Amino acid sequence: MEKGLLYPVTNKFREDQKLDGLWDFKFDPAEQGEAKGWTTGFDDPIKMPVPASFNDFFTDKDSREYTGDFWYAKKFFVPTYMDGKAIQLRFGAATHRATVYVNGKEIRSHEGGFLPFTADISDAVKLGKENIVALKMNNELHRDALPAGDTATLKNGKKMAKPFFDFYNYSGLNRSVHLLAVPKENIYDYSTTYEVSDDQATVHYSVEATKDADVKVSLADEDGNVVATSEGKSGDLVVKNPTLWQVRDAYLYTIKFELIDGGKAVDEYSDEIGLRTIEIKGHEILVNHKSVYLRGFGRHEDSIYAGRAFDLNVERRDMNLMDWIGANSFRSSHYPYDEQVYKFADREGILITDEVPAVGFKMAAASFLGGLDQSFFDGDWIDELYKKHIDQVRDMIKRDKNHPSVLAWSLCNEPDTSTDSAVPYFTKLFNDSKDLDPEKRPRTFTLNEDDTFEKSKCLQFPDFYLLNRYPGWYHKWGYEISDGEAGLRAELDEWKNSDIDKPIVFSEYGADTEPGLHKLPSIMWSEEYQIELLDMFDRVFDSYDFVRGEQPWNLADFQTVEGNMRVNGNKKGIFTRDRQPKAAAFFLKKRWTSLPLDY
Ligand code: GCB
Repeated sequence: MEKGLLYPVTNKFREDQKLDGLWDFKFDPAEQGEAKGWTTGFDDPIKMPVPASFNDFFTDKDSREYTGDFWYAKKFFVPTYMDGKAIQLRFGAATHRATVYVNGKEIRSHEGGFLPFTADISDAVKLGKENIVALKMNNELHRDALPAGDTATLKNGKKMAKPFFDFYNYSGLNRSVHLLAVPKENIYDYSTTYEVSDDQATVHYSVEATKDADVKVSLADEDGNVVATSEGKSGDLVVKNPTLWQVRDAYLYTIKFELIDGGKAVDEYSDEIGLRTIEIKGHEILVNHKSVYLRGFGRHEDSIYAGRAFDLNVERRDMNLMDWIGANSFRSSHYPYDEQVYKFADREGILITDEVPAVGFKMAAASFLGGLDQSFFDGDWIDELYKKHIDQVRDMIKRDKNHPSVLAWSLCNEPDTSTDSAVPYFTKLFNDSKDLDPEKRPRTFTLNEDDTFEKSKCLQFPDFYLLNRYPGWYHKWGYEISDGEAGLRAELDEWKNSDIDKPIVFSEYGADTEPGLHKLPSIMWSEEYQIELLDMFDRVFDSYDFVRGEQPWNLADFQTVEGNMRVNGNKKGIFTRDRQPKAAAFFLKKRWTSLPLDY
């Protein structure tokens, strides 16, 4: 678990320099990097952009599919004015594990390719001189790691990733690297919770600092006017006649903390927050005490050339597409996204179901990969996996808890909840995570097609349900779709007749669609069929008042493993991989822009 995961800022006490650009890169299939002295750099490097996944730059398959150890290195200058500060390197994401060396000295290791970590390098750097950072990384998949999969060794000795999920195992330094200088005595975390009414909002805050010093707090509106102040490590900020953060009508205040030692400010941290509450009452999802019907998408961080790298340009386009189509939400399937995505969503008034990279927890999943006939939660890898799982839940919540856009936490995608062995695992997971979020946002996981109302043994855990359902595509497809609709209705009738009164959001449904393929009457893969399938689901959603959201799979086509069920990727996108609309986009736009918010 990381101590603090505050987003880097530059202010009068702190300095944030990005080390993005070209890094040195080398594969290390023989695992001899350390022995060969690569901790201080290496000869004959490949020049590799950061942030980026290395895979799609290569033109040969062995490099693109490379699985195993690989190295990154970069020289960087540490200015003398950083003297006296804690000097850190912050990695936004290193897929999936990394060991950091600075000037040959081992600093720390980290596992988990979708969350940031910070290395304190104060004792390893030379001030006023050039230094070198080297990272030994590894992108293998294992059953006791997140996301789950296997690593096979082919007869030719090469390793190959065998994910228990379909998205491509894009690897590398996928997010920015920052060189930071922060005061030795510093603020390293803060939290807020809210109470709102029409004429008043109260922000309850608490601050974590390295020293038991005084704290001054202020809150300013978007014009920079200070609207409330307070003192102390925890307290309240009361705002009269507040402008609330509303879905698709965001308003952000700036909260500023100053750490005061001996009457003098020694550190400062500011951030944008939104005044709003989130609650689940019966089968309603409430924001500021008002019901919200979710419409939006499951997504991926995925684009051409740089794979899973965070790309501000792609994100800008995706946000515009979501605005154009009338979306108000998305799920960060199947891992926490770059922090800038959450900042965008805060600004745009979009709600996020934030998902930890717990995916592939089902052996029969993705049968096109050759599903294994075994219960996932009976495996001997479970104890080790759990430690990593809860660790990443902790870091995700720590990192993202202050974003007004975060609506809920998804603790897993499609685990195998149909066996008894899943019950102790989720009992522990839900218990151990219950106090992590000061706002106590709803927690959930997605339920796979097989985990029906009848079969799942874990329906007691989620605060609301996320259903991934594929009638019309993986079963009851084509002309049989009417049976698919009947099956879906039969399942929802079971929920309706039960004593469970919680919201259900459809977090996945869809049809692979080749853009430009038209057919009358429709046929699977055609643009017409995708619309017919969405229309069928909409009819069903409109018949059940406890269905409180629809998030078709996926915003855009994305890259997957190769297989006989995928034609160059997953084509269930409503938009193409280069973010142009399929016909279904116009269909959804019509529906979503006319549905009232509280539909
Ligand atoms: C699912 C998974 C998602 C896949 C999708 C599909 O249930 O959660 O990661 O991409 O199905 O299209 O098969």
